[in-house]
Formats: sequence, C-alpha cells, structure tokens
Amino acid sequence: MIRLVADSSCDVYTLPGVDFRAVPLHISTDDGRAFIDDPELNVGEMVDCLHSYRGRSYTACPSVAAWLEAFEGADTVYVVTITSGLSGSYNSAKVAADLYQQASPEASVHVFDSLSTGPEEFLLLEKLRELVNAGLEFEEVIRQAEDYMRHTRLFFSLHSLHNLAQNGRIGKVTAAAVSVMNIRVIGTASPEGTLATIGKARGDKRAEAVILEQMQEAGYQGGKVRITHVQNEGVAQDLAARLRGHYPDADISVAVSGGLCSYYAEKGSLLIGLETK
Ligand code: X90
Repeated sequence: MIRLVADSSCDVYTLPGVDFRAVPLHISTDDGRAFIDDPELNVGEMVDCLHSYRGRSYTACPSVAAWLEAFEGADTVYVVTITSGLSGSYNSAKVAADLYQQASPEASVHVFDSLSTGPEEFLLLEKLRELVNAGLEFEEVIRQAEDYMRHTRLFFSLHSLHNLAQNGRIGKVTAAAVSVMNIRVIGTASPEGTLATIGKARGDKRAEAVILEQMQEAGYQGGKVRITHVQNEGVAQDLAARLRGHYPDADISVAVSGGLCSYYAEKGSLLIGLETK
C-alpha cells in the first residue's frame, strides 16, 4: 500500500484521491496552553488567543514516534516535511524512515525536504498524488517530484515577524525591520530553505503589486497557484482574481493557513506557492 505523509505545515489534514496522513506540529505557551495542529484545532481561535498573549510561545516538530505511527501499515511511503532550514521535522522524519525500513526491509520510504512550507509543500503533495496515481515506480516518482520542486516557488507577505523572531527562526537584523504599522514584509523561501526578505510594502495593495512583480520575475506563466492566508480572505481573493485576469485558464485556489503556518505567518499574512517555467 502506498501512502503520502506530511507534517501539518502543509495546511491540509486530508488529501482526497490518495492514502494521506498529516502529522501534527505542536504550538504551546509558557502559561501552559497547548494547541495540536490537527483537524480539531480551531485555527482562528488560536490566532486570536496568541495575538493578545503577552508571554512566550513555542512550537515543536513531530517526534520520531509520531512519524512512525503515520507510516504504520504502508509499504511505500512518500514523506514531505517543512524546510530543514527552520525545523527539526525533516531530521525527525529521516530517523523514523530509517527505523521503519530496518523493521520492514521490504518497505520503501523517501523523505522530501520541501525547503519551504505551506502552499509550496501542498503543490508537491498534489504532484506526488498525480505521480503515484499514474502508477509510476518508486524511483521514478522521486525523480519527477525532485524535478518538479525545481519549478515551484514560495512568496509571502507578513504583517509581523514577532513569532518567527521569538523562536529564533530569523536573524535579529531581519526581525528589527518590522513592527511598523501598515508595513508588510515581502519575502521568499531561499534556496537553502530559510526566510529571505525581498522588501517592504506599505499596505496590502502595494504588497500585492510587489508579489505580482516577483511572480513574473520568477517565471510565472499561468501554472498552478496555491494561496493561503491568515484572516485575510479579501486580499487573497483579490490577488487570485488579478492573476485570473492575466491567466484565465490558470488553476488558482485560495485557502486558510493551517495551525503551524498561521502561528508563524500571523494575522493578515498571505503565502503563495506557484509553478514557474
Ligand atoms: O517547531 C518547529 O519545528 C517548526 C518551526 C517552523 C518555523 C518556520 C515556519 C514558517 C511558517 C512563515 C512565513 C514563510 C517563511 C518561509 C521560509 C521557508 C510561515
């Protein structure tokens, strides 16, 4: 049996048309509140609660045991993790994959380091579903998926870098650049899978324009686009509508961020995963 497994940074908990498991990351506060990023999580409530919380908060990647449990029963497993540049999730999944293969030598497990998060990871999952359902062999699925990863990108617009800075996921210089009213930080996932800022924009309209410019520069030519947002549906839909204006046949969708991405991207954010030429 073939299974796709991803950590919950992919923003979805189900993936129709394939055997799929999402393994939750965990979010917690130093006053003892804990949020598990699974289908039961009320993401909106968590975001509001943390937005007004003045103490420290943290995240934790899936344990080796949690990954192992998600692999259980499958003989071919394709795993997708959030970037190893910002999380221990990939390392944890690799340890689990080795243990699983030791216990079941006939099993095949491959772990993809997305070097990204959210909507770019989701594009990879959709591609893996397509390759698996086309009946391709294990090595061929890996080869084509790796090639696909060279043709996708992630851009984002953030209102706050507070949670990224608090958890040491960005440098002090980057962190110092924000927290000014109405300023959005526009950025991308670097080739190493870390957060790279491109610039700042005043207001969502300007942020949208910068993102559209960046997409064009990255070689966007009407391929798939996956937009996720944290309590910013209007701007996300507006961006999608503008893209559809240029590319009426493009497959573009808008969805809300899951728990992990919502925690780090924070209120008002947009994340955009896209196919490039
Ligand atoms: O605890 C953990 O292991 C999880 C750590 C995750 C840290 C980063 C999450 C980023 C979420 C923020 C904007 C996009 C940045 C993309 C850079 C690759 C989304």
